[in-house]
Amino acid sequence: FDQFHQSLKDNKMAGQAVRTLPTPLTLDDFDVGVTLGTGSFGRVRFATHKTTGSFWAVKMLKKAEVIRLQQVEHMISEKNILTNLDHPFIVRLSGTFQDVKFLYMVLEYIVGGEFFTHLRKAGRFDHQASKFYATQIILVFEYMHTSDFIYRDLKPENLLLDKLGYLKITDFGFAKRVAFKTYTLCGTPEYIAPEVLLNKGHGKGVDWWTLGILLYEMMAGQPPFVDDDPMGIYQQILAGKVTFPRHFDRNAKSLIKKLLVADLTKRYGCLKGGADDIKKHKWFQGFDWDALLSRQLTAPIIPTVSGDADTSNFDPYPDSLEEAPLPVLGQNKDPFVDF
Ligand code: ISQ
Repeated sequence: FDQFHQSLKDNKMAGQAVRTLPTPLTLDDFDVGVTLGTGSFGRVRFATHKTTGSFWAVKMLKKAEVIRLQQVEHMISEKNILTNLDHPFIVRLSGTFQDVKFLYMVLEYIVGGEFFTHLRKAGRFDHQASKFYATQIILVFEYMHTSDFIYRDLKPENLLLDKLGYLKITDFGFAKRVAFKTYTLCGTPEYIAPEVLLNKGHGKGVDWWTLGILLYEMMAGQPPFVDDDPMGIYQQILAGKVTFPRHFDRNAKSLIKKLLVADLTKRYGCLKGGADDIKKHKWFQGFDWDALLSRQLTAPIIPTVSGDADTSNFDPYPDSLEEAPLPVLGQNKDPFVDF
C-alpha cells in the first residue's frame, strides 16, 4: 500500500480545542467506541484520540465490500472532495489512513445525532423549522455548485445536528465534480430525480430535486412518492404528480412545486438565476441568510448534550459480526493507492 495522504484542514468547530491531529495516523492512535451509524460497506464509530483526548467520528470502510460493490472510485472521490470543502454546514474531514482490510476517514464528531431520528420523533416539522433546515441545505448546494460539485445523495439519514442544532451534511460517497452532465445511476429510490431514472445524463439539477423531496418530507412527515416497491416509486416520480396534505403551508407548497419539476429547463435552481431564484422565493421573504450562515439564529431543536463525548443522541447499533474475507484481487493491484 502506498503511503497515505493526510490533509490536516483547520477544524473550525466552535469550542473544540483540538482541531487537527498529528500525522501520520493509525487505528492504534484511537480508542474506538460505539457505532454511530452503518452503511453498506462499513460503519462510523465514535473514537477518542489517545494522546490529545479529542473526540472524532471514524468512518471505517471494508475494502473488500467497497470493491465488491464497485464503489472504489466513489470512495476515493469522497476523500478528495471532502478534503476540498470548507463550509460550516459540511462535516469536516481531518485525515485518512488505511490498513490491509479497511479505509478510515477521521471526521469531526457531531454530537446531536441524525436529523433522521429527530424528524421521525417529531413526525413532521412546522414551516419555520423546515425553513431553518432547508436554508442550510440551499447554502451548501450553492457553495458546492459554485465549484462544480454536485452532492447527489440528500436524505434525512445524511444529515446530522450539531450541538447548536444546526445541520452538518455527511456522506460524500456519491458527490462528484461535474461541470455539465454525468451518467452514473445513484441515490435513494424516494429521492431519485426523473433525469437520473431516464439515464439521459444529469447535473446540478438533481440536488434541487432532492431539496424538493426533503422539504416535502419535513413538512408532510413522509416523502411525496412512496411505495413498498421501488418500481412503484419510480413510476410515480416519472408520472410527475405531487399531492399535498391539507395542512401544507401555501408558500412552501409553491416552492416545492417549482423544485419537483421533471423538465430541467423549468426547475428552480436550474434556471438563469441559479440558487438565487430559490433564495428569493416568497417562502423565504424576510429570512436572515447572513445570521443563518454565522449561526446566530436559534435552532428549532437544540439537542440534549451532557458533554463533547456524549453519544446518547445516536441510536444504538449491534456490534459488527466479522465475516470471512472475500477472495478478491491479484497481488500488487490495490485499487486504493490514491486514498
Ligand atoms: C460525525 N459525527 C457523528 C456521526 C457521524 C456519522 C457519519 C459521518 C460523520 C459523523
